[in-house]
Amino acid sequence: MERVCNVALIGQQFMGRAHSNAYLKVAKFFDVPLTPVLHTVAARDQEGVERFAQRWGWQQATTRWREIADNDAINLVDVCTPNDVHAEQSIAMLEAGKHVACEKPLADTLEHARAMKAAAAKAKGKTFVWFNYRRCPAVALAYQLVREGRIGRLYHVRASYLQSWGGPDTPLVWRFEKKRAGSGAHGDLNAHIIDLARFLTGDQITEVTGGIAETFIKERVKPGSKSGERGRSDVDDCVVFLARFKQGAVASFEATRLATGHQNANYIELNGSAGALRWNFEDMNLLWFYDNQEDARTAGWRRIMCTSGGHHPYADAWWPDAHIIGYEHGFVNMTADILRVLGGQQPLLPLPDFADAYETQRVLEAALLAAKHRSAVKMSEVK
Ligand code: SOE
Repeated sequence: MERVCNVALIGQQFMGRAHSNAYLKVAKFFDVPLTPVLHTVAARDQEGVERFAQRWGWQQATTRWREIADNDAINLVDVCTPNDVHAEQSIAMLEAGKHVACEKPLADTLEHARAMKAAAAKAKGKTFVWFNYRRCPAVALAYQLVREGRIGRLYHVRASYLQSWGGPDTPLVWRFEKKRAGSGAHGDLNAHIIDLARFLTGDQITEVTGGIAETFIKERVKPGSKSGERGRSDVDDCVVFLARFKQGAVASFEATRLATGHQNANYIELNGSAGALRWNFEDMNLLWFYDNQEDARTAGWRRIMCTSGGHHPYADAWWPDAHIIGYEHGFVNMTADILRVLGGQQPLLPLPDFADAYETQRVLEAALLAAKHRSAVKMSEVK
């Protein structure tokens, strides 16, 4: 008999679409132990949620997300809402015995993140956080190469996430409101690269040695306002910070939505004694590897197309060599790993849970404190 996982989704915007697509595709491309069933979608707007359900094949639509907790048929709840409600929704679902997959960052505030971590520790259900970039095959290959010792002793982590959509003409959507988002580019983008840095190195940040947070655009037009009414944009537009890892590496992180000329440049580079790795999401199928053991005459950055089944992580599930994959495939790959775990199998690579994402949230907090006080912050001071 086919084993199924009944899924409920809360939220129906950008991530609601990305995740719905992943649930629809995953069992077509991967042999997963459980087949997801798109059981219920919940969102605030009745007409919108019904339209969404019809388009994506969700069996039921509701405007009352709490009903999901009372529905015994639902196994996994996917939280795709703005950051300020992650804690309330995730904790309610964990208390009802559900598994929870929550969008990143874990929460708007460290306090909420801590409550989520505590609820997860007590819960029967498993937790996951959608740090989707871990599951790009090139990133997954970098993870394997680091563990095989191919870069040796790590000296540097250089990470930046540069976007440019947040200029003065962009309206005051929730991502620019502190009470809903918690922070701006920081929680939205630095969260990803902190997660990637922690994931790839397997190391922990011990200190943020300095940071700058800047809000360049302090007012924006309210969405839908015909008269051009403006409101306060009170989150950071960019946060830059420096950090140290436990095993000695030094790191720089930069997130911005005002990097004119860059649209979605999620970049990470690791430099070690034996070699170096670099990856940029805008060329997501490529991993660049520099082998420092090579003859200096022919040494150089090697461009690896990470699409070969049998060799590159997740590539078996997709297309022949160099028939490249895109943004949505990271979510499908992650869904495959979530279903493996829920079906009693191992994920291909470690998945972030609430406890892991809480560590990333602590680093986010430390960077904001460092920027605010213009001083170094030890991670042991951020609880
Ligand atoms: C917007 O900045 C955004 O959609 C983020 O919220 C995502 O997490 C990132 O992957 C792409 O950009």
